[in-house]
Amino acid sequence: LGPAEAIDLENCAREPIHIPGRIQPRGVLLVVRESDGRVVQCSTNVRDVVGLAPLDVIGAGLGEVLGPQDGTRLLDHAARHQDLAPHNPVEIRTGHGRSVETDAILHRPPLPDGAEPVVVIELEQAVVRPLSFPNTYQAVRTALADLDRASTLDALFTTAAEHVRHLTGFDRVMIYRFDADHNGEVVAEAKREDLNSFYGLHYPATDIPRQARALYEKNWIRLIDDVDYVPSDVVPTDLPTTGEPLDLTYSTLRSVSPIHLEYLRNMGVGASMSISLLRDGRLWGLIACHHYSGPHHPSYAVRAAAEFLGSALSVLLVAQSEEDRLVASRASSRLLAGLVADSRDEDTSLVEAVTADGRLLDLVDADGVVVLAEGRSASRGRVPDEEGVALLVGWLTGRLAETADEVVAVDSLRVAAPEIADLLPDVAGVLGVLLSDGQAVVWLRDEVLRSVDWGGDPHNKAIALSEGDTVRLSPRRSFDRWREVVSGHSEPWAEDAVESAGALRSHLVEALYLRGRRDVRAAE
Ligand code: BLA
Repeated sequence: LGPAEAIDLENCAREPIHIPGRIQPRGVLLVVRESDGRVVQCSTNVRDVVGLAPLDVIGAGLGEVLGPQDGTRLLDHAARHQDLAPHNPVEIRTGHGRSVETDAILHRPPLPDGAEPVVVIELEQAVVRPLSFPNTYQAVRTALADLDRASTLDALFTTAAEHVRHLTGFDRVMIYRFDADHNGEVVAEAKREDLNSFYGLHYPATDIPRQARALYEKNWIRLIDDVDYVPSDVVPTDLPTTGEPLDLTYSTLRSVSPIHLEYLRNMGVGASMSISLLRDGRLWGLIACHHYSGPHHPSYAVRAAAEFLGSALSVLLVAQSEEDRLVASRASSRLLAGLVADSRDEDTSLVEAVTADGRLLDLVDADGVVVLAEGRSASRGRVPDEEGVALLVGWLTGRLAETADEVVAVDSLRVAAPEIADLLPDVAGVLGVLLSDGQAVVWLRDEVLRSVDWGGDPHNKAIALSEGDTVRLSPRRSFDRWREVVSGHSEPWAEDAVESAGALRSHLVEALYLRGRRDVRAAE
């Protein structure tokens, strides 16, 4: 995006975040041509780690830049391994008298066909090595054992969040799950006691735009150790061997989108890290970590361990969600069987028989339900007044006649039936079946909680809406806009809930028929 181009939600997803031409200065970046071991690109902050200016580094051999021993070692290492990721980091020494322990993180960047091979070397100085191999291994082993013991999806998420927090020391670790439209929800959280909870909050898809989600399917971890960092340019701008900017998809120092940095600052975040959770190769969610008390810099080894836990969680969550679905479907079969048995008790009216307790609500996980049958009505939970119910049943009747379905399921009455929605302000989701002649069962769901009050949170700073002549889209404004778009929606009705509603309908139609026959017999 050019500096004068206004940023909006449309071009937000066009920001080419894989080729920013800049890095985060917590380390330095070198691009080395494999054929002769010479540096062809570097970040302008190289001096911080290697003590030489960029001009002296470009064109020099790696041995001249890092010392002959480490230079040769890294070149040999690269020549030996086609896949470099499993061998990271390579531990070297940099600084005065080679006194600073440094992690060299190597990868081969994506290149155009036929381009000369290059290796990217990122150097992060580690003042201390907090987790050496044996205790990284211990921490991961304990975490895996606990994950293995978790018997529900919720327990799995919470256990994972707690272990990632323990391992990395972030103030808050969240499991963030995408829905079908890529909006997200915080489904588990481990945090410092004194922080307010984000559990259950929803965020719009635009907070993590399409190209970012695509990048996160390839590179599974990213760290912003200090949201106030001043980026270092990669020079020269284009890789001389290709004439194109260096692709930083797999880089660990890649400079992140300025919009996202502004977003984090608005949230009061000082450092952020996220790890991809994948299902069948597609991004399912993220482990999102925040630090509030300033910068936070977990070492490469700690990040790698956390990434490994993310992969383990990705595998386990697929198995566990199948298991949870099975358990839920057994529970709803039981509920249904009980309701059907009670509906046959002809000493009680049908509406009373099925609303005597909360089972009808639990069957489809609704906030309210109203049953109209045999000239009576009864309800559980939160439902509209009689007039409102009549409106809903009228609409349901028309809609079912139109679609020839047995069940109507909508998660936004405002979208599905704007003509009556204004009169039913408390209703968001509707699931309904007709039995016959205006007899019906209608379940209702409240609007989902999607309120993050950015403005009202004392941690959040004031938001600059304009900067020079460039109008910047603040995350807060995007949130308001999104809230307009999605307000009045409930959680969508799951397929299982729709099926249960259909099954209940058949049983109640039959129960009404049997009751009718009894009344006819009694009259004869
Ligand atoms: C990236 N947005 C991200 C990332 C997260 C979020 C986790 C990944 C980068 C990271 O690890 O920090 C969003 N973070 C959240 C959410 C929570 C959280 C929802 O903690 C909830 C608790 N963002 C906007 C708008 C734009 C935008 C309006 O809100 C664009 C106009 C862009 N977000 C944006 C971009 C990235 C991003 C471009 C990619 C950053 C990068 O990797 O370069």
